[in-house]
Amino acid sequence: MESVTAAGCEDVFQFRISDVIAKKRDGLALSSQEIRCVVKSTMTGQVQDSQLGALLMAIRLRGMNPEETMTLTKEMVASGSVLTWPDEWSGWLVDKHSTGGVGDKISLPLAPALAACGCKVPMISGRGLGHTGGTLDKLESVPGFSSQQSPEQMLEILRSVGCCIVGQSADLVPADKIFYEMRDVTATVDSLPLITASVMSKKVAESLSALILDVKFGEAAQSSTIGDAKSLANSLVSVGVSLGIPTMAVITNMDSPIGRCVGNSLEVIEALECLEGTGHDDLRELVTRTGGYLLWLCGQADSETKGTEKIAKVLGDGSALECFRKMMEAQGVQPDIARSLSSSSTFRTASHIEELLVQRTGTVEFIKARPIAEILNTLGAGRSKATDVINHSIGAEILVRIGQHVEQGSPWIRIHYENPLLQDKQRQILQNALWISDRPVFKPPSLIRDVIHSQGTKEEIVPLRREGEIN
Ligand code: IUR
Repeated sequence: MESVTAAGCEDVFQFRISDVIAKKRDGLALSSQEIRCVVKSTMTGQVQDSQLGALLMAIRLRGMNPEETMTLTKEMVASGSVLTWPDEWSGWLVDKHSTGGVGDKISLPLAPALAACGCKVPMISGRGLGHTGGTLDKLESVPGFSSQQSPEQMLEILRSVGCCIVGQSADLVPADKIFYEMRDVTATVDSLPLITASVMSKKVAESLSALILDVKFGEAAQSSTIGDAKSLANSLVSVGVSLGIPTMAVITNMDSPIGRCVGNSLEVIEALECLEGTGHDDLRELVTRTGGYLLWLCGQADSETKGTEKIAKVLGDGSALECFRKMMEAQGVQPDIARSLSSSSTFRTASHIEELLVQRTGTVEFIKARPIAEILNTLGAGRSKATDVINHSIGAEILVRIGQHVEQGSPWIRIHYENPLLQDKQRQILQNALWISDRPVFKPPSLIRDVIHSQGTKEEIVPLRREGEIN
């Protein structure tokens, strides 16, 4: 790790945080110096909580232009250390970030699949909060798995395996922790420039060769409309490219759960199916295509299609699964457990397993992810606050697919729970999550509804929405 220090601001000009708050309150753009001083003085404790809260609210209401957002991101990176890698890895360092969803286990097969293609994947992931799940929670359902790895350990795992999936260390973008905690209590989480700077500062600190963002929209996503998701994607992609990382985004639908399982250990089991070359086609498509785009973006495939084929190959020939097992071992899982992950004895199972039945014959039109996730969370699968303890065995298997004809009385969802028990009111909410139509229903061919590229140089950013990807 190399310490990156922002240039001092005390000697540059008289900086008064109240002037900066007033400027943003009045809708003016902040200068680079002002943004640098805000971050620096926040880090040194010279900004009062009330002042930081007021500034964040002014940014939330007035926004930031692309230049300000890029500068904020850069200064947040400079608040801590950045990861550094051997020169020969240049062009091979890749990562993916998702804005969060239900049943989103894409990172689990994707990181080892990319490693099996020769990439280095220093994936820094998060935990679940609210109705969306977190990659680290899923992996921690494997006995012995440790998400806490030092930069030196990450380097070693990337050398020997090619990928690791870890939690954020305290010295990587410490300003983000301060800003995020303040956003959380000042109703300023949903600010486009603040989300952009938060997400991208952590990715920039990974020193990547290429990055793909999975920006989700829909009932169970942070962005409810495709328009909001595209605005966020454009902002993220623009900052990535302006800071020198080839970046693109896929805009994916998040109305129904991804794949067939929701809940931590069940999702790992489903990810293993994908790593074995089988499993749900939605999951497989997202893994192969995001991986394919990344291989193309970092120059290791001639086209997205060639990249997608490479990922499909390593899922089919067992090499991605082998990387996953090696990553598990490198991150603390006993070799015998890592070798037999898909066997039923690896994961603790919940004491109660109950199937709910289809209430009328017809075609599955919609499976609403959000109520399913919310019920599972109250049963212990997720957190409503960061300190909640989760039960990895709680979850659901969805037994039907959109477009499928179903008969009244056949099972459609299998709920795994133990304590607290499933209540009748919750059974009813779950039943309402399944919509049955009398007419034929055609499932859209892909969850990817658009792709955001960015053309241009480091200075000149022209986000380009690629047509023809919408289905
Ligand atoms: N994830 C982040 O890393 N930062 C944010 O601001 C949000 C999600 I919202």
